[in-house]
Amino acid sequence: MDIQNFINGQYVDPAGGTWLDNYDPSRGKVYGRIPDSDERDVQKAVDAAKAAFPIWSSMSAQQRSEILIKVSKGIEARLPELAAAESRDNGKPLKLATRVDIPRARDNFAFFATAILHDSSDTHDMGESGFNYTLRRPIGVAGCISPWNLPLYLFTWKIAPALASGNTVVAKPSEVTPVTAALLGEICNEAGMPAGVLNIIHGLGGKVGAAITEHPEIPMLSFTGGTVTGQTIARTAAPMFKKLSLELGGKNPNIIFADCDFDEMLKTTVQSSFANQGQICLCGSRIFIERPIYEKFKEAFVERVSQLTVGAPTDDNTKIGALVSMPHLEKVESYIKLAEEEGGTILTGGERVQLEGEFSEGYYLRPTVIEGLEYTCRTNQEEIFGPVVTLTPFDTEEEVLNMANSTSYGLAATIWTSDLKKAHRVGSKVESGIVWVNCWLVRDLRTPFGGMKNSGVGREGGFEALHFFTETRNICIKL
Ligand code: TXE
Repeated sequence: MDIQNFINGQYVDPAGGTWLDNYDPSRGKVYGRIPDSDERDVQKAVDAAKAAFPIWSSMSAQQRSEILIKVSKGIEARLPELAAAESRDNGKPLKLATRVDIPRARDNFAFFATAILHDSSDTHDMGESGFNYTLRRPIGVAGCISPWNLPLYLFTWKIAPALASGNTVVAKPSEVTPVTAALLGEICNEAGMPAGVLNIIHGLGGKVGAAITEHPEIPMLSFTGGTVTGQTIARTAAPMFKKLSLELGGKNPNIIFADCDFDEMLKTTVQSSFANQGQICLCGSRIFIERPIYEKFKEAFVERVSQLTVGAPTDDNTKIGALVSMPHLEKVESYIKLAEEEGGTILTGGERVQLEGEFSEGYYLRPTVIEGLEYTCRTNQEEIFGPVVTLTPFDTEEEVLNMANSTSYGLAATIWTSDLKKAHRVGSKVESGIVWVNCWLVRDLRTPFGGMKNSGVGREGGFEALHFFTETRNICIKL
């Protein structure tokens, strides 16, 4: 299954004529090729996006909205096909792609297609001497670069607001999971989106992603991925004064107080630890448990985790699918080894799983729970991004906040307590951009989404995303 770049409404081969292998992680085998694009392909995409900008930006919000709603409906119409493609490309259970990834991609388009019908801007009335109005206008060609963990979900989370606000787009999905992004091109054509409004370039981050980052005619960049890559992008973009939205890594605390609703907490904590094989930047990888219930939690949690079915993504009973690639599996395994070296005890998991038949060479790892580590050790400070969590007891609010806030990250946190005052107090002190109390991954797309510290810069979601992709002018008129 070979895929091509999507430029000016057409599927085309890479300028350099070279290709990269695309792996099926559940089978551990190459199953297609993707363009090994370079700056020439990016230039063609920028030319197309620039040519399309006058048409697209001069449309009314209503006209753009109608086309983006059709894209949303197009995703819905092809949901089974897109979910199967996503699961095959990423290794995640088909059920997860069907229930979460693709519906969210559909909703991303629907949300921003309607947000632009309700957005407004300000006036500041100076009475006799005049008044000001705030004008928000699309800027031009937006660069959108996205990761492999939630491929279409995060790809569209950037593209939809960029397009809705009237910009045209040059987008690069991860080279590890390119297929659903490639299919989006057809859906946009079928929705009547003018050629060149959305351009999709495939290839290596250091080549194609860098070319997008460096391009002088791409004045704004929205990136989701690793913190190290975010630093590389920022180093290039900052002196060019590009607008930057960076959604980076996390090492999220899951803080469990003894007064929580234990059963509700336990059920959700299995999810927040291992959903998508733990490959979600919002997963709670550091679990802090108030000491009176530490043993009770440990026993119940380990029992549940050890029962999770590690299997082929197409199997309905699978809870844990394949990790996205062999290099990533090896990276996660290296952290399990490090945890033992740092004095940790593996309570369950830690080893690979070999399935039968066609899946026998897939990248499978048993979900892993580790206790007995210092909160300051590398295992507890660095992002692992796999099905690995650590357990740490605590005695006081002050102690757990100190441990929770001890990493360089600040993306998401989960707090379990039945004490409302405690929830507000701890929620306002934990250094995370996103805080869930007695729940996890409950999402309202109007809310500001993003992290602090090394988890990124800026916020996505709601009108924040539309304002990121527009330039603001204040016009003051003397009466
Ligand atoms: O991200 P990368 P990857 C974390 C997680 C993971 C690590 C690396 O720890 O192990 O990041 O994952 C493109 N200039 N997260 O490899 O490398 C790349 O091609 C421009 C958290 O996915 O950052 C891809 O399209 N672009 C994250 C995208 O950047 C470059 C989710 C992400 O790749 C580039 C995924 C460059 N120099 C991983 N180098 C989250 N916050 O959700 C790479 N890219």
